[in-house]
Amino acid sequence: MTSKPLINADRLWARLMSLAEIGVTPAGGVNRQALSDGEIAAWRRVIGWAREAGLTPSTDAAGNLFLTLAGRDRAMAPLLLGSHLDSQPTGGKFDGAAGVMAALEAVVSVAEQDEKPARDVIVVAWMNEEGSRFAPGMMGSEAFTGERDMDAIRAARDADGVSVGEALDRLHQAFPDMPHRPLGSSAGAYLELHIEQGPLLEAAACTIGVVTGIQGKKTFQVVVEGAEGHAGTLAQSERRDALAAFARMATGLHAEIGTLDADIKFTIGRLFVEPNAPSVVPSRVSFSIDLRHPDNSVLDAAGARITALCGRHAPPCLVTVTTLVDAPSNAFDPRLRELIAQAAGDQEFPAMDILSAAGHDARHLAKICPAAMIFIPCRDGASHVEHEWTEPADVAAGACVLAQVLRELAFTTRSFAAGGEVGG
Ligand code: HGY
Ligand code: MN
Ligand code: MN
Repeated sequence: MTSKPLINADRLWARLMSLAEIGVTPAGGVNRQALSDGEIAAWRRVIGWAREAGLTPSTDAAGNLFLTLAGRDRAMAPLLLGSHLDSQPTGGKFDGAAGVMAALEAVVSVAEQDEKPARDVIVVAWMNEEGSRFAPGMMGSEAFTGERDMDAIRAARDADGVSVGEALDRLHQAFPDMPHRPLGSSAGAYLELHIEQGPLLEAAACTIGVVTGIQGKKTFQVVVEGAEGHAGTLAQSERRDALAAFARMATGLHAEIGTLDADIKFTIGRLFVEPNAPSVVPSRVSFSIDLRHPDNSVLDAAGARITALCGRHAPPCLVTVTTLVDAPSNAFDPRLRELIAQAAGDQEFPAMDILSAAGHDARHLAKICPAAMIFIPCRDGASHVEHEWTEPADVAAGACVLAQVLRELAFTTRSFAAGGEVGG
């Protein structure tokens, strides 16, 4: 392990707090949604810090941000590390941002010590991880790995009717001189630091989570079609009330799917009602379903019941169920996990293996290269809330573990190909 400081912890925390000012909410959270003015402002600030250390910015058609420290052999598959800069509308200071800033701090610390890695090392901020403004989430990493087509991504629209395509064009116009990388350029390995967004590390008094994998997730969009009518004159027996049908579906879904077992996570988080007028019988309702489980067979069986259940409660309305995301539980690369555990041990941070209950871009990178995640605790396990918090010492510890693994991987000429040796 290098005798030089792995990171500058004070600078990391100061920059994280500076980033949290962009999109700050009255309650002290962050609302910095994908491709918004806030995210553009965050790009400017992060790019400024990266340039100071000699990293070069670039982007791609999907609006991912890449900050590259050039290596000796530019032809070698690069090491990628990062997370996302977009947030939920009532998000916190650390979800995503902690991972991008810890990655930047680890790479800047290498650059400042005039060490030239064997291969390019690239800090990444993935576009639209959260899926709050534009559904589904993780558009940037899925475009990068070839799992989601750019035409489909550009066609998605937010609640105001703005398309991802229009927002991407606006982002790229804000950085007219920034080079574009081909979509899906190579990746040798990927690392992501993230707050746990759950209570397990804090309860076990562990500083570092060695993430074994991410639980499976399916998301759906459900549209219920009825007919408008006058609330005062249309007889109940004549009505095709889309909101009443939704209420039957929601009750049935929570009763049948939400109670399947102790590990199922079932959420209806978004509901649109049209025409959404107090004296008009609702003619159209669309709502989201977010379904998660660590066991793929349970998840698949639960997901398969949703269409039939909605159909049962639909009449006299019509219902359409569309699958947006179908992501099975995965396992991260055991060699990278071993490097993370070793780094935590070397630096004497209490660590434990942990399955991620929250989704992350690393799920997609793991399909194209060895990938792994480092978790740090968050207070009361709370996230996707404005009072999300983690301690400066935990951010620094996670960044130090990331920095040590980065150095193991960035300076080796070994391939990271599956099965081979990495690091050292
Ligand atoms: O929803 C998730 O799991 C992630 O935090 N966006
Ligand atoms: Mn996140
Ligand atoms: Mn999130």
